[in-house]
Amino acid sequence: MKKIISLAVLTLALGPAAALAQNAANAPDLSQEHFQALDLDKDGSISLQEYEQFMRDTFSKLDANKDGSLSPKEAETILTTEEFVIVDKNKDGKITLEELLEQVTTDFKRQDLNKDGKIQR
Ligand SMILES: [Ca+2]
Ligand SMILES: [Ca+2]
Ligand SMILES: [Ca+2]
Repeated sequence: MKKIISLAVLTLALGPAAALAQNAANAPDLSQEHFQALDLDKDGSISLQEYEQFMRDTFSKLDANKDGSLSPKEAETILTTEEFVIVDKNKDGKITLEELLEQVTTDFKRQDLNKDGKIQR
């Protein structure tokens, strides 16, 4: 349950090299690259809104058949089978945008150490 799926999602945008580096370092923190990808308005911090926006974009990119949910196959590039089960809260074998955003919000709050609604570098 400690896994932060956002890092897996980010590998989509940043490519497999970033993913490998991330795994090698085994660091839960956002790298500078990740940070810049998420900080859409470039104000030096990541708001929950920016975080969610990124995940919405990712979701629509992954939803190949546009049925509004991700099958295990559609999500396989960002989630392991284990992670898929965790995010699929109602266990219907599909991940909806709502389920993804719920997970994203949880991840965000865990990273927002001073609880000001933003993640600073
Ligand atoms: Ca920002
Ligand atoms: Ca789909
Ligand atoms: Ca579901």
